[in-house]
Amino acid sequence: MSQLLAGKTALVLGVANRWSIAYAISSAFVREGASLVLSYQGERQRQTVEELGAELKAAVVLPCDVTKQEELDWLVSELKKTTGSVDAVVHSIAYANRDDLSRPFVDTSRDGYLLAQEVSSYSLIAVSRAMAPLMTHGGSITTLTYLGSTRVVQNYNVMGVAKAALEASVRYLASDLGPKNIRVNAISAGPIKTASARGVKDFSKILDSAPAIAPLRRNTDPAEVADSAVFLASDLGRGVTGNILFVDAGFQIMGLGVND
Ligand code: 1JT
Repeated sequence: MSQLLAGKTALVLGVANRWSIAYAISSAFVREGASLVLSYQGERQRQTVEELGAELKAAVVLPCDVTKQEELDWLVSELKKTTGSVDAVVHSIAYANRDDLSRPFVDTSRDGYLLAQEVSSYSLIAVSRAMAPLMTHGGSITTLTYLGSTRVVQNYNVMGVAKAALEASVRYLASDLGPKNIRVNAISAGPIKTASARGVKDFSKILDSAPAIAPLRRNTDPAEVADSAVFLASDLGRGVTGNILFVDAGFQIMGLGVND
């Protein structure tokens, strides 16, 4: 009955729609008693995220394009005025050009590479630097990653390289911010059918083949990613930092995709 995030304020970046992993996390955070702040990218997302925010009884819904430093600075100044200190941040943001996720990796363009790194990896550093001064009682920063960071997953390509940089950033940020009692971790989720994933070539093939390999013999539910995010943001996670927590039905431990 006792709520794991009672009295905590959480900022969730990356809700695009009801199927977003960030939405499942937001919903679990509210269930656990957190005061919720949502941010969205650009005017096009505004109405959707404001509606979802109202449904979730979010305290505030604010625009923030994490590739623009002035928008991050503005977000911080708004938070100072509204919620004050922040205890938990969830970074659930990634982008790559569609054609970089379908052509051979060797053909990755310079611009496409830099774009994926900027949006999907550098943004965690920028968000952490902006938010750390608001995390006055310590806190938790959690990002989302995928196994394509350390293993070759066909078509994940430039996103895999961005996620590798993101995971390394988690470790360096954890080291920097640890003395302020700010923990930094990533959840490596199994494949989930979100709007981003839907557009990727052969994504359904990956989704259909995973259950035969994964120890739990099924795919990953966004709600179980969300519950692990609750754990990391809560005091139960107080000893965990710099970690990559796999929430993938066990998929990543398997050597060969052959069972039985
Ligand atoms: C982006 C996209 C980041 C899809 C993503 C992502 N992180 C995970 N996915 C889902 C996914 C999973 C697998 C895959 C491809 C995509 C698309 C837009 C850019 C950011 O394999 C090919 C397994």
